[in-house]
Amino acid sequence: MTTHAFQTTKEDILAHYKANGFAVIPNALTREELDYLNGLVETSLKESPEKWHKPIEGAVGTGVMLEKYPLEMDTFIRHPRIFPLIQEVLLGEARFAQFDFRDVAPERASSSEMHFHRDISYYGTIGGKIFDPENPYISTYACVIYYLSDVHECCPAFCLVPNSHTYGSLDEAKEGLGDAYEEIPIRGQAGTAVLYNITTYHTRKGGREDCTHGRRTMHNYHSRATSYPLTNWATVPEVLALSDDHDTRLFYSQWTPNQIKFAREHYTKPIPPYYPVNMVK
Ligand SMILES: O=C(O)CCC(=O)C(=O)O
Ligand SMILES: [Fe+2]
Repeated sequence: MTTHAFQTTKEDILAHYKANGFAVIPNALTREELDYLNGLVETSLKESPEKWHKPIEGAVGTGVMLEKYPLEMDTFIRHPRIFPLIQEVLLGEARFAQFDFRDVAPERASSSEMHFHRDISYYGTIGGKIFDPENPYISTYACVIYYLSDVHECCPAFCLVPNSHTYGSLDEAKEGLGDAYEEIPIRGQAGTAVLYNITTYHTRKGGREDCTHGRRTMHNYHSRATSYPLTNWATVPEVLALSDDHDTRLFYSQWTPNQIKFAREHYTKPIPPYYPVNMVK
């Protein structure tokens, strides 16, 4: 099923990430965790399809789970096995950035191909480093994509170009990397996690015409204390952003204009004065 190596120990994961800009971690989620998450997704797709955006490059998606199940989703966002690795590659400065689920239906598998890109949002285009040469792990942001379904040869697959973060375009990466240029599609069982520096060029390879599986994923982006916020759409529920627990409050503290509006409109507790709620329209 695989065309690439998996990294299993903390040392291997971090060494591979350092050298390539990503690591592939098998069995990051247990069968129970997968059953729980797939159950939530199936119920939501059936009962609240309006909470899912229309297919974009073959995938429907939603950010609704964090709002609906904040404490439960927090245990995945700061997963006991994966979050320490995220902290390591973000120099202990990890901040919540984005969390969503995507589903490619079997009939859309072959039309779900994306273009190679880096995950640089609006904020990444107005300033700030998109990668950090002083971080041995490169990253100013890191993302984990968890496969919630088995990804076979025929299925849509996340695919990366190792060590491509310094190049301004894929063509430049091809030229600069020369013989080292490789596109690595990631295949593996449900529960596999791909931890990657979001400036590493990547794409979703489309599935084959005869794919009967499609693909389901959970995407979890992390910023750093010293980075800009990643997006201006993700919002955080009050129970996390204004938690009594210091570490939780700190982790969910990278507020955007949209988050400020969300807090002003929905939170019940007073918003601390260090968030400039009245300065945002
Ligand atoms: O779904 C995938 O495999 C990749 C998704 C992606 O790269 C993105 O949404 O930016
Ligand atoms: Fe991407």
